[in-house]
Amino acid sequence: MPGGSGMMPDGMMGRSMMIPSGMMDGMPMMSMRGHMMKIMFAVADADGDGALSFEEVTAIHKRIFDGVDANNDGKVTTDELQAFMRP
Ligand SMILES: [Ca+2]
Ligand SMILES: [Ca+2]
Repeated sequence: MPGGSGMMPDGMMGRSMMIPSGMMDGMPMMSMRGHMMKIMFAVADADGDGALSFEEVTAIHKRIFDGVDANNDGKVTTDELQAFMRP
């Protein structure tokens, strides 16, 4: 994907994947999931009103679809899906 998607905090996502395992000690998994949820929600909530409208959810789905559709032919094949799941 060319660097056009200003909404996606790519740098932030990349860093959160590289948290040293030591930092996870004593941290309940639920709070980690809650944190991820908040990030996902903030990314999805395009107008920042604290709620997801149908249009906002649809936009996310479209973005995911476009991300999986590697050759941009408007169709997602099992090959593209597998390539997306296994970077
Ligand atoms: Ca919203
Ligand atoms: Ca395709």
